[in-house]
Amino acid sequence: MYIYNSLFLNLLCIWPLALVKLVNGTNSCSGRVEVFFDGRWGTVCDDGWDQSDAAVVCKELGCGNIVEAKNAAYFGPGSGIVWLSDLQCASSSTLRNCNSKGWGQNSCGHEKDAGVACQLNIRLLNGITSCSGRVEVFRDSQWGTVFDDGWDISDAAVVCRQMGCGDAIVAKGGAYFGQGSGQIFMSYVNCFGNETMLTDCKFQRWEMYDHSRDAGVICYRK
Ligand SMILES: [Ca+2]
Ligand SMILES: [Ca+2]
Repeated sequence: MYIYNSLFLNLLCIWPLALVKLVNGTNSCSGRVEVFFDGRWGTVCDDGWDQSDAAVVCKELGCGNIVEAKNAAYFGPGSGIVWLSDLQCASSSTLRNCNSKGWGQNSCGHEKDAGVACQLNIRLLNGITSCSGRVEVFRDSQWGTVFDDGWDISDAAVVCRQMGCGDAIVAKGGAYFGQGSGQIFMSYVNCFGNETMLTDCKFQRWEMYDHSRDAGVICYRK
């Protein structure tokens, strides 16, 4: 049922369905790497795991540049199958297309689970704490803002979780945290509230430059 739900949600999205995810990190762009194949999620062995492999995951997930590839179950050991090992991702755009030993073809244990820390693809600016502020999203090598039409607590909840900031207290519109600059990347954001990232939610692209209605959030954690 979970799989059906996530497939359904992703069909509504503008950004594509990822078959890789990061688990147990401090935010949505760091964690243990897990990859979906043959109906189930599994981990990646750190044999041969390096910056170029990990960078593919960052890019695939729509996160920013890689900060660091992590070895030896840095984000805790996973469970179930270890799907991939000895990755060589040189010019691949997705982890599943990298050269490797093949699905499930390894003898690695979960103490060798691979992870990655990528730059977060979202930030909060001009708030009183690091967990409040104007929402900005990273796309195509630049930061942009969110238009406040349809901006509500469900959307803010996703932002707060993604930032590692706990629950949302309130969603703010009308450039409450000041006006940003550059493009407005998202409008009519329509999150269910349980998405991993804001960009997993349904939204409309919005290419305008009036920042008087930039969206913001205040999260529970300071
Ligand atoms: Ca490698
Ligand atoms: Ca909404």
